[in-house]
Amino acid sequence: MRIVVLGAGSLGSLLAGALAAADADVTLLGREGEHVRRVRADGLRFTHPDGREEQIPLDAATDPAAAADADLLVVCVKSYDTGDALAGVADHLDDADVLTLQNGLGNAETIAEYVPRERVLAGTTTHGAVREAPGHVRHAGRGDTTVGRYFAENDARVEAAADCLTAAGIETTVTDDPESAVWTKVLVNVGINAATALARVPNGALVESESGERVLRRAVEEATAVARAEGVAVPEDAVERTRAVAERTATNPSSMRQDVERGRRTEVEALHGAVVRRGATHGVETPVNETLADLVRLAEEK
Ligand code: NAD
Ligand code: KPL
Repeated sequence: MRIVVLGAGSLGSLLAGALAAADADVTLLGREGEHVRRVRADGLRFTHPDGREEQIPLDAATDPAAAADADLLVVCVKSYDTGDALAGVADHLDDADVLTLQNGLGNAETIAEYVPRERVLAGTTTHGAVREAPGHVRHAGRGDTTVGRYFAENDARVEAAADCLTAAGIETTVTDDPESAVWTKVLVNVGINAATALARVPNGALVESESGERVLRRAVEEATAVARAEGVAVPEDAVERTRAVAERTATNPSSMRQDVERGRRTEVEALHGAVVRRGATHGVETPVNETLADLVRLAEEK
């Protein structure tokens, strides 16, 4: 199976590096810049969760034509870049499946504007990746990955994609309900991301104070009501699960906090923003998510 990973950032470099180390036929397709140049010249410096270092030879490209013979395109750009990134490669794709492992709502639907719906796969990954420097990615934490065809039944190609990732150490299970998987992760993200970004605290702070607990619980409860209004099966104990993630990642800064602190655009529109917009279409009120989204937008404008 030929795999092209689109987006040479943290997650894309992690996945492409892991696949290349397992001798998969993989290309990392990114934007021109120092990272891609270094990977081309020297391979990818890959730091494992236990601190072990490896230099992995990895094919890296910037020409979208590199996607031409892909069987699987894995989309690893931020949610707000999904449309532009797909527009750049869509004409080069033959009959590739396209998998989003991005955070947030709406990525599969955006991809389906560029490729036939039955080729869209979606899922989630809880692995942690950090691009430390040009040419260098750190596998910050191991996790679980789930994939499934988003608008059609799963088939042997989905199993083959999952097997490829699993063989590369990214243990992947196939789900018949990827929409539920995506929403379930979104519930965790809306419970943690904006609150930690705005208060500038590590994830664990949310379960160490009554006010933190309250924001987490209300944001997750609202989003759960929206998911249910959409007919999506989400866990009964979403608040508890979110608390557990905050505890497990207690000392980590959330991705949104990092983005805000670095003056970067956040994924707020695909998370709290999408919850609010979808809630409005179902008459579900989401005042906490609305306020969190507005405050993050305000912080982004500064
Ligand atoms: P990132 O910002 O490190 O990487 C995104 C990359 O996409 C950047 O290098 C950017 O240059 C590139 N890009 C943007 N538009 C492009 C285009 N048109 N063509 C080619 N490349 C383009 O972000 P990330 O941390 O890797 O996250 C990517 C997605 O994965 C997000 O939705 C994030 O929420 C999700 N995610 C990340 C992790 C993680 O540990 N980093 C874990 C799970 C999920
Ligand atoms: O996915 C995350 C993120 O930071 O985006 C969580 C689960 C909140 C861990 O930090």
